Parts: sequence; C-alpha cells; structure tokens
Amino acid sequence: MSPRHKPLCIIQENPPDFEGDAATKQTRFDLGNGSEVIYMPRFLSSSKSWQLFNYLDTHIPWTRPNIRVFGRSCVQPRDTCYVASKGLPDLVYSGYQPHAYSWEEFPPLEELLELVHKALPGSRFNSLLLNRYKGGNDYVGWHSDDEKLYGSTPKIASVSFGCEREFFLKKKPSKKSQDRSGVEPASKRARKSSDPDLRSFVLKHGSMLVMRGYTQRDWVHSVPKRAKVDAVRINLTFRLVL
Ligand SMILES: O=C(O)CCC(=O)C(=O)O
Ligand SMILES: [Mn+2]
Repeated sequence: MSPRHKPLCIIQENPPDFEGDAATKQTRFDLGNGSEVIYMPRFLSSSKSWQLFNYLDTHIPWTRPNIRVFGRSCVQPRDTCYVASKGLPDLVYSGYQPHAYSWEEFPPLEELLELVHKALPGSRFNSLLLNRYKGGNDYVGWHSDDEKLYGSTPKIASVSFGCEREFFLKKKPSKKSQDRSGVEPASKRARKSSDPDLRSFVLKHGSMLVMRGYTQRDWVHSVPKRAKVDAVRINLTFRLVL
C-alpha cells in the first residue's frame, strides 16, 4: 500500500495503559517566589482514562455533603469521596470530616497511585480526594489546600477524567498592596492575556497537573461553573498527609 493510501485510523492492538514518554511530557510553569505548576497533558492514554472514568463513576461511594462556607451551611456543589492510608490524622475541610476509605477497597486506585509515583520520582502520596462534577453547575470555588496536615509546601498531583474544564490559579492579594484585581471575574482577567497573577489551564481527559512549592500558601485555585457544560468530569487529587 502506498503511503497515500494508508488508513487514516490505525487501531492499536494493545494500546499502552501508561504512555511511557508521552506520559512524562510536561510543561513547567514558574509562578514566582517558589511556587510552581507542572502540567502533563497525556499522563494516561485515552482508553485507559475512559476505563478509569467508568470504574470511578460506578464504583466510588460518592456523597454530596453539607459544608460550611463563610459561616453558612450549604450542600457542596460536587460529589466527593476520600481515600487514605491507615493511621493518618483525619482530614477536615470546610467543617466537614470525610470518612477515609482504604486503598485496598479500590484496586484500580492502587494501580493509579503507582503510575503517579512512577511519573513523579521521589513523590510519596498517601491520601486521595476525589471529586465528581456532574455538569457545568458543579464547581469548586476559590480555595487553597493549605490544611496543616499537608505541611508548608505540599505537592498535590491532580489527575482529570472526562469532560474538560477550566482550572484557574489566582495569586492571593499581598497584605501590603491595596489590590483590587479580585473585583473583576477571573475568567475575564484570564482572557485579557497577560495578567501574571492569574493562570488558566484546560484540564484534559487523562492529564495530570502538579502544584508544588508555595502554591498553596500564595495562590488560590478554582474550577468555576460553566453554563454550556453538560457532561461529567472526575478529578483526583493525590496528597501526602505528614
Ligand atoms: O477539580 C479540580 O481540578 C480541583 C479540585 C480541588 O481543587 C480540590 O479537590 O481541592
Ligand atoms: Mn484544591
């Protein structure tokens, strides 16, 4: 067959689960003052990612708890679940203490943890917060994962499945300046090109984003509502409880 007549779609008999070189292809974003983000758009192959998506969507005991935000009780605007190694201190966020399921209950998560460790040499995660966004109305507001149990410079590895959503990082206002940049919506500011204090990423199916250094101390992050989105996204954040 001449090259011109090659089939357009080549079906691999054994598509790789872990994309080897592609998996570790990464871009580093220096946020300044010791904060840093690494993005690996193809951490997992598309087929492996759909396998995991389907498993997580149907096997995880998702809940939508009441949490406290600015002193008011509300339903968390996404489903959640927590997995952690035995003997760790409890996680509490927004007045909510999730039940810690064990890794052994979810073998595909144990396997994924190994792949994450392989892609990030020297990392050692022992807990996992899972989020499911059922559509564009589900979101996570501005926050940082700066709970004491993660220490002062936590490394957090975030793996995404399903529907692509925008993920924003916004620098916390410095205590000295009269910073009014928070007044304008983040999405508008991000579109205005080069605001160095606002970064956005479209988190792809099978991607991994790592926040490290002082990112939790100096920046907040969010996944805002999106009116046009009507598909499910699942996000897993691997963390080390010290
Ligand atoms: O869904 C995401 O990409 C982020 C989730 C997150 O920030 C969190 O669980 O703390
Ligand atoms: Mn977070």
